[in-house]
Amino acid sequence: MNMRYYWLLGLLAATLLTACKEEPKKTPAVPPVAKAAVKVPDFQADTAFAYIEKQLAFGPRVPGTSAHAQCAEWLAATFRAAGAEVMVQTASVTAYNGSKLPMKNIIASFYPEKTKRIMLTAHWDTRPIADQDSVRKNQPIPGANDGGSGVAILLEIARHLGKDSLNVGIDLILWDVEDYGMSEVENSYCLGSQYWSRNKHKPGYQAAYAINLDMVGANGATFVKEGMSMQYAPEVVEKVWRNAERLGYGNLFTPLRSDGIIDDHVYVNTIGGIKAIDIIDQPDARGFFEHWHTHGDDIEAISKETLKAVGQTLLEVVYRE
Ligand code: AHN
Ligand code: ZN
Repeated sequence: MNMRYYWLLGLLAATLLTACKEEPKKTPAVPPVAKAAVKVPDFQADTAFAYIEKQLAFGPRVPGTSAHAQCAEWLAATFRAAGAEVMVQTASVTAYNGSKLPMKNIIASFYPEKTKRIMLTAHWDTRPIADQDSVRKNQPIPGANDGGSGVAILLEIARHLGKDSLNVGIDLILWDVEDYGMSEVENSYCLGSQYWSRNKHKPGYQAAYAINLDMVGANGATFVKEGMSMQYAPEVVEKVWRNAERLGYGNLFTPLRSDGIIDDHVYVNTIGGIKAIDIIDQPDARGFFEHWHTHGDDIEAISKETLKAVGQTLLEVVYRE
């Protein structure tokens, strides 16, 4: 470099240093809160609880059964009644055991004209077997928490979205055929989200981020910063946890970190190319909730306090965008 430019470099460095000194980075004790565009509504845990009871009344929502088909109709109708534009993505998917299953991903869009979009997702099917139980292992589980809880929270959120106007568009997606897998067979879980990630409901669809709910209604739930979520979308995890903490739900949304698990959010990240996290109950940051894949996953395992904590946190996150 020509020598006469060195003074210029020096000047530049000095200016930058001064600029840094003049504006010291303040670290406020409380994270700044963005001004809410609209008043954040009150999540009704009673309504969400009733939505779980309603799902249970259909019987286990095992793909291919009439309970599954009937529940799909009710879910789509309930979203439509809330004011959503509803699309049911159907396909035949093949399970690890060769069974051909009628998959129905249920997609409810609010403010479809908005380009910036956020996805809130959960699986709505339930497991055909109770393999973690000691009795009736070949019978299907009720799926109050594993399946029912995430759906119920999204239905209650939909009720509010239909009444208010947000700065972002919201897509609520209920994944099908999530729980027809076997841990020994790679990619055998989450067939609905894998299908959607390869065949989005709108060509070129994108979202700023996605939040998946899985087992979000149990009494005494512990939500941890799950490994895959932290790998792919740590800023989304922190945003959700920050909002939960501010609302006083830091006891459920713990700072514990778990190893990664394979769930619907993984495929949304890896195949769908959308930043996605999982809110999932992992006591002590390992394993799943007490009644996981047993007949005990019934209404008695559900807590309105847990539903409220998750539902209100999600409303805060999306209404403050
Ligand atoms: C595995 O067991 C590999 N993933 C958990 C996915 C799941 C099943 N979530 C609910 N049920
Ligand atoms: Zn399951």
